Amino acid sequence: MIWNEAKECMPREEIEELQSARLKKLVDRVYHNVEYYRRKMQEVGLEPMDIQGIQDIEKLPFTTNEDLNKAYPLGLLAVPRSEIIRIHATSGTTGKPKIGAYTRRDIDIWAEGVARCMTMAGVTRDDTVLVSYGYGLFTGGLGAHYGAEKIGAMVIPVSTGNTAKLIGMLIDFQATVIACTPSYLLHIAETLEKENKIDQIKLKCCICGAEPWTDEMRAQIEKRLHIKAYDIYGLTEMMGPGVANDCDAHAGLHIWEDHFLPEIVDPATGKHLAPGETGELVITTLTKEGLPLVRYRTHDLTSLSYEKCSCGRTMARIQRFKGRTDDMLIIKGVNVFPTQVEAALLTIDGTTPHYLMVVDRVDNQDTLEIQIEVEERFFSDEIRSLEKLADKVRSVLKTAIGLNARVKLVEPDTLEHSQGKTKHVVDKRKLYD
Ligand code: DLL
Repeated sequence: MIWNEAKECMPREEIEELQSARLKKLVDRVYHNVEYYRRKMQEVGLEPMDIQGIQDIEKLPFTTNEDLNKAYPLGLLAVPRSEIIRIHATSGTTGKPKIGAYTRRDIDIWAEGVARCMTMAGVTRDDTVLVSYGYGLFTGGLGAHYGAEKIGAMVIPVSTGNTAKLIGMLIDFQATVIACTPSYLLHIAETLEKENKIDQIKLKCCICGAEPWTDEMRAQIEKRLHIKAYDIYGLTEMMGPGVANDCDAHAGLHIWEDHFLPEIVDPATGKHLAPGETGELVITTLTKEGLPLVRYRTHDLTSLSYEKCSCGRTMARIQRFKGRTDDMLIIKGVNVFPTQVEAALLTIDGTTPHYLMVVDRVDNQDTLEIQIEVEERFFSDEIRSLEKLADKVRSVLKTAIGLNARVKLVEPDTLEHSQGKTKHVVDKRKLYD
């Protein structure tokens, strides 16, 4: 059992002392082991001794997506490459993936983080956990898998892509816990209802995350499947799922402050905001060895609460997410930037960079239609050339963004052309409360 009262209910002064000690060590480590950080610190006249604790955090420069892009793939490693035993990746703003690189200890701490999250949701070694996050470069599958195994639960690594098989496993093995995205879980619920199989499942809870979801979605999941729904947060750059999770109080997600130092800043000025105020979540990894990040700007909008929770835990709580400060979309759990679509279209003869992404949710499944203006000649030619172009666009986009999109080719000047900031996305889903 991973419930660790000594850690999760530490008095705040002790948490802060631990964070200060770990921050000092981290700064020393990145200064001496990572050229990139050393230069960034030197640019603002900082030396490791200037950071004596978390009270000095604001002196340190932020780390941004652009920094990760420049350092791609492994320029920010703080250990020799031979100590890295695994990488994960997710899409980045300019098409370069964002990388997670892990030492053996990083993998252990990640598993413990997820295990703590799952324990918070009541998972024990007697449970059977069906994992239906994607396995592979995405952190969801293996992250949830190692966490559940750490608890000693029995894991069914179904991954994504085959709802019929998943339902079979759910019933045959009488799984008690399911870990997947909330929208997919609603789709599973719908399928179970249609097939009259709700009575055949034994689920008690779900660990859902990887995309924003509303209280209404939570209520629907709980009601339709007769389970308790828990929210898990994380990002590849930090390690993956398991950075934070909500407890039975559902009053925010406890962030594991012994490993992650959270801050909320004004996205425009970068200045600290007070507890309760909404701004951009910035996280410093306090214990990561492989690819530590100092003051990483997550682009996720939320607020922090430091009050002791009714569950007894003292670790700060991230409140429900309010949105993102960049244009990243999460479609079927996949992170997609409009710039990736644009870059892909530019490689295809006959298309133009005038496009509109229409995102919707039909039967609880995300849909993506991309409307693209193509050159006039495709409309005067025989219909086959238009169809051929559509096939090509579909396959190039699938490679670029990792999703099957419905492609609609339209004539020049069909879409709105703005002289200012062109709108490239219409998102019809209700993602935030
Ligand atoms: O989505 C890791 C993960 C896997 C979390 C499985 C939970 C469960 P990335 O693909 O790097 O990592 O995407 C990270 O997804 O910055 C948020 O914008 C969003 N996100 C993740 N969890 C939540 C959540 C994984 N519970 C990005 N609520 C983050 C809202 C979430 N947004």
